[in-house]
Amino acid sequence: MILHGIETAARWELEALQLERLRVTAERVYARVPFYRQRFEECGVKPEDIRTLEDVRKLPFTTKRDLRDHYPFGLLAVDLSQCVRVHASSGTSGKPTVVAYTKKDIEHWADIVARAIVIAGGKPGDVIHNAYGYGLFTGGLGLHYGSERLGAVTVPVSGGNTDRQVMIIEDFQPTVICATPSYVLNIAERMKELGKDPRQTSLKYGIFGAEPWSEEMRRTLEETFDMKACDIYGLSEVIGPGVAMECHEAQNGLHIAEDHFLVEVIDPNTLEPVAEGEEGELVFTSLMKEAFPVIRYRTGDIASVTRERCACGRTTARMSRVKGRVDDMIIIRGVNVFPSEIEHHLLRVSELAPHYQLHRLRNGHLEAVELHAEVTEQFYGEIGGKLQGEAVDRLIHRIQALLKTHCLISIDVHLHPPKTLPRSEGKAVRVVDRRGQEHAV
Ligand code: DLL
Repeated sequence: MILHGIETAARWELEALQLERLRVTAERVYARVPFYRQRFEECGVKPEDIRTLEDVRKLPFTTKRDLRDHYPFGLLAVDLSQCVRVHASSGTSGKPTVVAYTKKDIEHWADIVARAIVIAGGKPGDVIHNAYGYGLFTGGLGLHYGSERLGAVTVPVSGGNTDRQVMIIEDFQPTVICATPSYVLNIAERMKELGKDPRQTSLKYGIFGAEPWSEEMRRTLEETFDMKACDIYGLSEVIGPGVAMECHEAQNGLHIAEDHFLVEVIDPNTLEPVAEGEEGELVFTSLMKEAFPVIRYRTGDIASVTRERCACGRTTARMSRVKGRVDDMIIIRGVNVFPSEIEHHLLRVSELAPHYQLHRLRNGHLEAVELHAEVTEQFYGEIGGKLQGEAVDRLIHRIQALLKTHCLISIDVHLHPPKTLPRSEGKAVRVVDRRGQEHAV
């Protein structure tokens, strides 16, 4: 195990470093980005008011909306000519959010991701199969630079062309695979169709993220491939993948790269901090970024953070799995539920394959949700290839009862034959919003 010094530093040492870097960042954005200067002035705060780490709370929040309002390069703290790369995250509506990096930023990011790969079990010399999409999405190039920085043999497959992925895994014998959890399931499915056993591949570690996934999905992936599956988190606005990474030793929360990012957890309604260990919205301030520093960026992602030392020996703060984005939270008759919570229970039903979608509909004034889930080949065969009859009704009732008991929601369940729901090559679409277009479908 290679440990980066800062990952095991005493908390006071790390926090002193964070404070120093926070001050530099605050000074930098105040001097160089008119948007931040104006926001600081509106809050009546100056960079010199930052005397302790808690003083970060005096600073204004930044939101995705702010980024969109300054599309594409309005929030840069350097001249565009000083940047060597841009990335963008596809927005659900309209223009994407654009981010930029100086050469130094790219080096730092590569260091962060190299560390993340080690945290997940990778080491120099490993063959790393990188199936995150290359392009404006930060996943492909983010993992790529980290893997090269580590000294791993980097295979830049990108997403898609699943048959070729299967062949390359077989021929190049990678020990680490990087992909979204939904895409890696897709790869496994294709392997089985081609008569190959995913458990017999050379893969030992999976670096899975970019979308919410559940503990049950981890179990499914680990069993399917006979590997360790760890969660990687990040977002383009903050840097890309690598903001936090789960260690393969404990698999108990994601270690935040705290020397680069200061984390806060707030109540998304009151904007006040929640108590340590409680769930809320993650907020990040970058501490080292040159081109595109962010101050108190509201991620919209729901998780909790603990600063207890991890069994792996690292002292960095750990975040829980992201339950989902505030926007993806479904509210059914006053009960809030995230798709990942539903997934957790669905994957325990042995007749179901790990492919599902939730459709949001309007039912009068109320919101209704339909679950669309695929049955396994085995169950489909047992019931004679027809999704009708007593066994099917019993299964539907069982799923409904499970979700009622554990998620406190009542939803319509629609079962589908194997391999009929859409497969993902990147981020899976788990929630389909059909509100207002019920008649169109
Ligand atoms: O998804 C960066 C990334 C690439 C992370 C590869 C991990 C691996 P964006 O496209 O900007 O960046 O999307 C960021 O995806 O705010 C979360 O809502 C979600 N997300 C990312 N990682 C996870 C994760 C990349 N491990 C948005 N669990 C974030 C749950 C995740 N959600």
